Amino acid sequence: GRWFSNLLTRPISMVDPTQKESLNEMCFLVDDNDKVIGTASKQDCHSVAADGNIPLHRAFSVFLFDKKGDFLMQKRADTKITYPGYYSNTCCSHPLASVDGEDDLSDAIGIKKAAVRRLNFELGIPKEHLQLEKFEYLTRIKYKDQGDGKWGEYEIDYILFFQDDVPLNPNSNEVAAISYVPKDEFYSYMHSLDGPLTPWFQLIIKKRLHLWWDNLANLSKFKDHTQILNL
Ligand code: DMA
Ligand code: MN
Repeated sequence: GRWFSNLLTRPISMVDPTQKESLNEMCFLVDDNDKVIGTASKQDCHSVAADGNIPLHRAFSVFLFDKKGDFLMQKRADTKITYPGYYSNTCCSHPLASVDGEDDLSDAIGIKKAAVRRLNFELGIPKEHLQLEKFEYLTRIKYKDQGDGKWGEYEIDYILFFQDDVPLNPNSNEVAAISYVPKDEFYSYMHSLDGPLTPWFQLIIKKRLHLWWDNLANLSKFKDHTQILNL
């Protein structure tokens, strides 16, 4: 009822302590060309200002598939500060200024390292199953979303694909539920969900997901580090 919907924009004092601590992580601020112009806390990077402004920062989105080509989706935990309870792609987060090597963009290696860190943390995938060379970096996507009006996103988002069978052990502070979805059941599954989809995942579904999913075995032809897609 009324009380629970108020929790969607809880005051910072009521935020889950583990998630609150993560607001101190330092993200990379970037310009429209993805050039680093500074760093800012996760809290500042996701706070929507009175004029609707959000600092543009660098992020990544992982799309993980098992060997037979089913796609791993996650439902975000209710403890998440941004987009709690939303359904999304496998794993999203940010390369951090405080973690050695995550600023290295040669072949997006720093982004892949950040992805390993978060796939391990959020989904409990052992790092030995996440060799950097198994990630396929496709392109960058720029998008903005005001979220709940208090917490939102404005990012240049690196898209990473990964295909292998991996052990999973989700972290309940991050992830409420996971599910492998076969391609031919994707749309009916989307319609059966009991929560909204994250805005970036919606954009990617609308513009690119099927093209990429249809080409899991030869994704390199879609690799493009010259442009930033404006979705
Ligand atoms: C942020 O994801 C990145 C994108 C692409 C939206 P997130 O909110 O899941 O980040 P984190 O897990 O670090 O809180
Ligand atoms: Mn972000």
